[in-house]
Order: sequence, then C-alpha cells, then structure tokens
Amino acid sequence: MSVDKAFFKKRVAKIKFSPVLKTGNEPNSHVIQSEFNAEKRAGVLKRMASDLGFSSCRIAKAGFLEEEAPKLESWLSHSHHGEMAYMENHFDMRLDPRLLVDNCRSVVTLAYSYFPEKKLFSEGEFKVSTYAYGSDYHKVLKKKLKQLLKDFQAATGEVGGRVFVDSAPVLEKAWAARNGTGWLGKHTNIVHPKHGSFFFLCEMLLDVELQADAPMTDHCGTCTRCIDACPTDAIFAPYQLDASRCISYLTIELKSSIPSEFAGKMDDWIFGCDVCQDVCPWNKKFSVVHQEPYFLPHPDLERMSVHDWKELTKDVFDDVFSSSAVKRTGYEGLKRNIRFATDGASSDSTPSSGNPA
Ligand code: B12
Ligand code: SF4
Ligand code: SF4
Repeated sequence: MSVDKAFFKKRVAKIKFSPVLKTGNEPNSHVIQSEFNAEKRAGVLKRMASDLGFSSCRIAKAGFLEEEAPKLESWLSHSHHGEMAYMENHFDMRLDPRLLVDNCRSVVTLAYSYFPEKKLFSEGEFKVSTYAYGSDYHKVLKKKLKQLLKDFQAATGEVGGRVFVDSAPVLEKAWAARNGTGWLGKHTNIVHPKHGSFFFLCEMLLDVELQADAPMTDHCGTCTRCIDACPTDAIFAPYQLDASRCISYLTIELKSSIPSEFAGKMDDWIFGCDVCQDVCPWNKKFSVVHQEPYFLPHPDLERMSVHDWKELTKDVFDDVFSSSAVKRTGYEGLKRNIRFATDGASSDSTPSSGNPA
C-alpha cells in the first residue's frame, strides 16, 4: 500500500505534521574510515553497547514505516491517546526518522533491563511500577548513549547522528520489532524470548550504513494472559491498546481527574502498572535482573506502608523521588492517585513536565 503525507493530511485534520523536514543542527554525512564496512561497523557498535550494559543492540535500515502509518493514524483518530496531545505532533517524523536526522541511514535500537531483584510492593499495598524504582531512565540512559556515540565515532571515524530515549517522535517499538529486538506482544510491549519485556528501549539514528538485523517471530501464540489480566480492559484486542484506559496513563499522563468509571479498578497502582507484564510467561521465566546501580530503589521507598503513602508530605516526596521518574506526575498528582486508589475520589490537575516526544 502506498501511503503519503497528503493522504493523512486529508484524513486527520487534528494531526500535526512537522513544519520542517530538517532540524539543521546535526552533523553532515561523513567520510568513514575505509577499513570499516557496514558489517564491521555493526559489529564494533554491538560490542561497545554490550560493554556499556545494553542487553541488545539491533539495527534496521532507516525508512518510512509504511505498515505502521495507518495503525498510528487509526489509533489517533479513535482518541486512544486520550489527552496525550504530544502524540498528535510530528506525525510524519514519527513515521520516518530521515525527517528527524539529516541523512539518517540506520536506526539502532538498544535495550536496557530494569527488572529488579525483588518487587517492593505486594498485594494490599500501594504499588509503584518497577520501571520507576530508581533514577529516571531518561537521564541514566541518555548519558550511556552519548558515551556510546562518542566511542563509536572515535573507533570508526566521523559518524553523524543523534541519540534518543523516549525523547523524540520515534515509534520506538515499531523499530524494535522491525530489527528483531523482540516481537510486539499482545499487550503492545516488546518481548524477547530470553529477556522478557522489562527493558527500556532507546535509539541511535546514524548517517552511516550498518548491517541490518532481521525481525523476530511472534511467540505469543494462543496466550491471552495479559488481555485477561488487565484491570481496566485497556487491551481491547490483541496488539491494540486504548491508552486512555491504561492505568499507566491514568496515573502518570492524565492531568485532569481520573474518570469515576475506574473507581475500584486501579488494583492499588499509584504510579504506572505492571500487571500485563507480570502475568506474561516470558517474564515469569526469562526476565534478567538489571545490574544498574542507578536503578536501585531509594531505601525509603522500600519501607513505605499504606499509612506512609496516605500521609505523604511534599518534603518526603521531594526526598524519595528527587531523581525518579515519579517526579513526572508531581506531588499533587501522586496524592490524587493515592486518594483515587483509596476511595475512588479524584481531584483535578496533575502538574506535568510534558513529554517531549
Ligand atoms: C505513549 C506511550 C505510552 C502510553 C501508550 C502505550 C502504547 N502502547 O502505545 C501509555 C501511557 C499508556 C504507556 C504505558 C506504558 N509504557 Co509507554 N510509551 C509511550 C511512548 C512515548 C509512545 C508509544 C507509541 O508510539 N504509541 C502509539 C501506538 C500507535 O503504538 P503501539 O501501541 O505500539 O501501536 C502498534 C501496535 O498497537 C500495532 N497495532 C495497532 N493497531 C493494530 C491493529 C492490528 C489488527 C494489529 C495486529 C496491530 C496493531 O501496530 C502499532 C504500530 O507498531 C513510548 C516511547 C516511544 N517514543 O515510542 C513509551 C514506551 C512504549 N513505554 C514503555 C513502557 C515501559 C511503558 C509501561 C510498561 C510503563 C508502566 N509500567 O506503567 C506501560 C505499558 C502499557 C502497555 N501495555 O503498553 C516502553 C516500552 C518498552 C518495551 N519493552 O516495549 C517505551 C518504549 C518507552 C521506552 N523508551 O522504553 N506508554
Ligand atoms: S499496564 Fe496495566 S492497565 Fe495498562 S494495559 Fe497493562 S495491565 Fe492494563
Ligand atoms: S502474556 Fe501472553 S499474549 Fe501477552 S504478551 Fe505475553 S505471551 Fe503474549
């Protein structure tokens, strides 16, 4: 199917296309030291990524995500993104990284585990998603990615490009599925047969050719555990998520009141939700515990009782979550979530820093 910009402009008036095709601030295409071909460069990059703790480094040839375009368009036009207005921006860039980085030729997907040694919260307690136990992954991984790009440039010659962790209009999961970082599970997260799905994704968009990797077979089979377990029926069909019903959205992204229809359905989650991943057989068997000191929880987080959460003060919030992703929902937002999880009462406004993607 041929999909072009004009087609989408006509169909979805709300979607915002990028005003410019180039950002203008990336390095130009460069001459690469002649002893490196696409295969050798890929090998060098993968070894360096592994040394920095990434569990996977896979490559796809940059291009237009033709199959994903109508799916993204449909997702937006059904308002499955809820109030995440940033998902409407840069529709064309989101589908084609060559519009984001000059002369982009390769999309490198890296994965980094956040699976903890032990879960901090059990049934009957308020729960924070495992991805937010330690320091904000955006900062931790961005630093590693910059280092990786620097090392790669030093080893192979001048390479132009940019690095991203959830920080740009990039369909990270689509690229991860395309280059075999894993397959897109029915819960819509990327799953790997030897690592499960408790890992972050990040990218390097590079202006050099690297040998591309093949996609991976879908191993969901007849399983529907994630769909059956979702407390709010957010996974309305296999591989399709109505984000506006997802607890992760309701507790982190939603700025207004949590709709009353979700009262009694939050399953004690007050920041994010891990249910669909916790029940996945690939996680039960294969999740790999992370070795990242920055992802270790603040000692006070482990000790929080239901009473402590209900009495949470701004000072304690600032101390426990000073470097955490939980800051995204803010003190008032977290208090709203605690109140809603307690008695279904919600109040307005979750101050948010806004997602740059
Ligand atoms: C917006 C967003 C959210 C939203 C929406 C989630 C979603 N599934 O899209 C909300 C707030 C709900 C959310 C929640 C979470 N998120 Co989030 N999120 C993002 C973000 C910023 C964009 C995702 C996006 O583009 N969605 C748009 C839709 C269109 O994408 P999609 O669902 O993947 O659509 C595909 C499929 O649904 C399929 N499809 C669509 N229609 C159809 C129809 C048919 C018939 C078929 C077969 C398929 C199909 O094709 C589509 C295109 O590939 C990414 C970072 C990034 N820049 O990519 C992180 C990201 C996806 N999130 C991540 C994480 C960790 C989470 C949570 C686990 C956090 C938590 N514990 O609370 C939950 C998981 C919830 C879930 N079940 O997905 C990770 C996922 C890592 C991984 N292993 O896959 C990412 C990649 C961030 C990162 N850099 O690591 N997130
Ligand atoms: S994160 Fe929770 S609410 Fe969202 S789809 Fe998964 S199980 Fe459902
Ligand atoms: S729980 Fe089952 S259906 Fe859902 S992602 Fe895991 S294997 Fe696939």
